[in-house]
Amino acid sequence: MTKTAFITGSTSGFGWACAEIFAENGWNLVLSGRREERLRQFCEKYSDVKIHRVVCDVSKRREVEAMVSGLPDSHNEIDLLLNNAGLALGMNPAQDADLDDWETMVDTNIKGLMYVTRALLPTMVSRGCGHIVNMGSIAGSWPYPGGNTYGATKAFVAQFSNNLRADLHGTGVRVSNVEPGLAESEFSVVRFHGDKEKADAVYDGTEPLTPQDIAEIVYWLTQRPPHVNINRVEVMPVCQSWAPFAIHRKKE
Ligand code: NDP
Ligand code: 8X3
Repeated sequence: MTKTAFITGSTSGFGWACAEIFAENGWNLVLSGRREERLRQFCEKYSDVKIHRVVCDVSKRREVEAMVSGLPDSHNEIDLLLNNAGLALGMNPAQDADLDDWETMVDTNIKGLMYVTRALLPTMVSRGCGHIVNMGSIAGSWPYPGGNTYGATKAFVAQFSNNLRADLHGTGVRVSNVEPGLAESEFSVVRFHGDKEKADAVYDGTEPLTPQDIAEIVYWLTQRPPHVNINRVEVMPVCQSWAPFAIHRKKE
């Protein structure tokens, strides 16, 4: 029986790479994002794959409800929901941050993930199977200067994932949280509001994770036997580790 993956934020980065790996492994796909042209390009590239594509802003509750209620019969039994759509905006300290950026991150990374999950869960539970993979981040566990609201949204993703597991006890539905570190995608260009030079500097002299690295992990999670639930995967590139605690010292 052919399986179906529903991937939010599939127009670039991790979402695109995940869509590719599932397409290459014979899955049907539901792909969504706000950029219609990118969705069209993916469908052209994988013209032999059964893809249902939907332009949807996950932060808009009505759009999400319409996306899920509008799934065609061929694509309404979801085996994998990959809650990947998300973003960071800005890296200023909290006292200088733009409140609009904070709201957008909360609306997308928290509310969007909640809307899609809530809309798809009843069918998964009634079928007694399915897998929700949430895209968290190391920023949800490890604070860093400028991480403020972004990190806090990913901490929500981590605890929401755990609590979903508690609620889904006995239903057969699996939940995993993938928490990547430094990875090169459009993430930093978005974070710095289109400033490519600033974005490139993030990866300068590093060998970051690639979207393909993350896609392989997500695919691997789905291939565990049905009685196995990987709760959480934290992954960093070798070039990344922790800094010492920052200690402010008084000047004499
Ligand atoms: P990209 O910017 O390359 O991709 C982000 C995706 O999210 C795009 O497809 C974008 O689609 C989609 N998206 C953003 N906002 C919305 C919205 N309101 N509605 C629908 N789709 C939306 O970044 P990544 O691939 O790196 O990021 C994917 C996820 O991984 C995010 O949740 C991010 O927080 C997380 N992450 C990234 C890391 C990194 O270092 N790159 C590390 C750890 C986690 P569109 O613009 O077409 O709507
Ligand atoms: C993205 C990783 O460390 O840039 O989630 O916040 S980080």
